[in-house]
This record gives sequence, structure tokens and C-alpha cells, in this order.
Amino acid sequence: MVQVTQSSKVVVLTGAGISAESGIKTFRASDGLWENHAIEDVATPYAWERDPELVWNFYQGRRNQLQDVEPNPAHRALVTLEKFLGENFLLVTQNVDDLHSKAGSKNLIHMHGELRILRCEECHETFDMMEQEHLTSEYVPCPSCHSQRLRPHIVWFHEMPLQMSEIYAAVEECDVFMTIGTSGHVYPAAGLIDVAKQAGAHCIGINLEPPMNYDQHDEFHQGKAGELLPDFVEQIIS
Ligand code: BV8
Repeated sequence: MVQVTQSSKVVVLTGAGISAESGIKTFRASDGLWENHAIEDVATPYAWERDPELVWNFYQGRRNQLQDVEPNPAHRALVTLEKFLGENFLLVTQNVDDLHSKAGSKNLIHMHGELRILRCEECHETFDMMEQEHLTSEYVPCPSCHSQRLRPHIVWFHEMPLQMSEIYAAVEECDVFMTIGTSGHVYPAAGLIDVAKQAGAHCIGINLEPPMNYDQHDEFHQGKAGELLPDFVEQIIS
């Protein structure tokens, strides 16, 4: 069991599995389907051009779900780890839900965007759109330039994830790299562990089942993040 001190640099990458015990379906569990649409068919810029109403309703439905879910012990364990490490801790999430920030995580990058936020395709302003009147199936005009081109602030397939240079900089100099609740299917997120290995980091995985990039991990703990992570964090910072 690796030990971390307050001078250890730790990067954590989370995926849909860390939110599963909060009641948010993972992509694999739903067979990558949403109401019989393949995620890759609704989470792309082409789908948005082809059928904006389908894509809008897909995201409005998931945005509405945010009102009914709460962080679980796994989200809170990462806040404990961040409080111990301070600026030496970075949390990178593939998730677009708001459970990490609701739990209190601060050094947090949403590399695939955020459900709560919409972005104007005209003026590129971003807006937190969680007011009740915004959660309808009707389009919401841009509050700034009033265009009808507000899109989900989500990184779709074939779009470049956000803040990748910051993420690579942190992974290239970390001592410990953890993957939690991710199947290792989607790139470039799933390739971050290769960068960490190159940098000599100790790579730890916590997941319900071995991820696609299992072999890159120095240690792997199989099980539910909400059950394993609180004790794991207590042990490595003691
Ligand atoms: C890019 C936002 C290039 C959307 C997401 C052809 C052309 C172009 C690109 C590609 C291509 N072919 C492949 C690619 C790359 C592509 C990709 O990786 N495709 C996959 C399908 C092979 N990637 C991209 O397109 C990326 N962009 O490459 O751009 C580029 C280059 C230059 C310039 C411009 C562009 C963009 C990828 C981002 C897509 N957006 N999310 C939305 O959410 O609606 S991806 C989305 O799926 C998630 O964010 C996440 O990343 C992924 C799902 O993965 P996980 O989070 O791991 O979830 P999953 O369900 O898979 O696994 C959950 C795990 O948890 C399971 O293992 C389960 O066992 C475990 N679990 C369950 N319960 C628990 C648990 N573990 C612990 N405790 C529990 N209780």
C-alpha cells in the first residue's frame, strides 16, 4: 500500500462509476444506450446539427436528474484527500455531473464539460442553466446575445477535451496517479495513465471490474468506490 505525504503530487481521474452509487447510470451499465440511442449517436456535434431537439432533450433529461442526486462517500473521500494534499492534488473528471463540486472538491477539471453549463455558439459565453425555467424541453435563448444557439457545454465525441495542457502538465509530474470508476474506454482520458507511467508515477486503480487499461496499473482494488475509497484514503494519508 503506497503512502502519501503532504509533499506527494497526486492526480486522480474519475469516471461514471464514482457517481453510480449516487444513482447516476454509467455508460457501460446502460450498454451505452439512452432511450435506444447509442451515446455516440447523441453525444456528437453531427447529432446536434442533425437532430438538435433529440440532443437537447437528452441533456435536459440528465440535467434534471442532477436535482435528485447527492455525492456519495467516494466523492467525499476525495475531498478528504484534497484537504490533506492542498495544491499537490488535482482531480480530473470525465463526468459531466456536479457531484464532485457539490461534495466540496476545488482543484477540479471537468475535461468533458459540465451538464449544468450551456455555451452560446454565437458569442461563446457560458451560463449556469439550472433555474427551474431553464429545465424545460424548450430552447433557451442566449441571455447575452439572445441568439437561439445555446448548446450543452459538453465535449462530444470527436471534439477536443478541455484543459488538456493543464492536465498533461500535472500528470507528467505526479508521484501517484489514481483511476476511479472508469472503464478506460474513451481517449484521450484512458491514455493519461500511460503518461503517468512514463513519468514514473505509482498508478492505482479502483473499479468494479478491471478496466481496459488494467495492465498499466501498479495496484488495482476491485469493488465499489463508495465502499473502498474512504478506507483507502485514510490508509494512504496516515
Ligand atoms: C477526441 C461527454 C479528437 C458526453 C464524453 C474517431 C474519430 C475521432 C475520435 C475517435 C474516433 N474513434 C475513437 C475516437 C476517440 C474517441 C473515443 O475514445 N471513442 C471511444 C468510444 C472509443 N474520443 C473522442 O472522440 C474524444 N475526442 O478524440 O477528439 C480531436 C483531436 C484533435 C482536435 C479535435 C478533436 C472526446 C471524448 C469525450 C466524449 N464525451 N462525455 C456526455 O457525457 O454526454 S465521453 C463519456 O463516456 C464519459 O465522459 C466518459 O469519458 C466515457 C464513459 O467512460 P466512463 O466514465 O469510464 O464510464 P463507463 O460507463 O464506460 O465505465 C464506468 C466504470 O465504472 C465501469 O468500468 C464499471 O465497472 C465501473 N463502476 C460501476 N459502478 C461502480 C464502478 N466502479 C466503482 N464503483 C462503482 N460503484
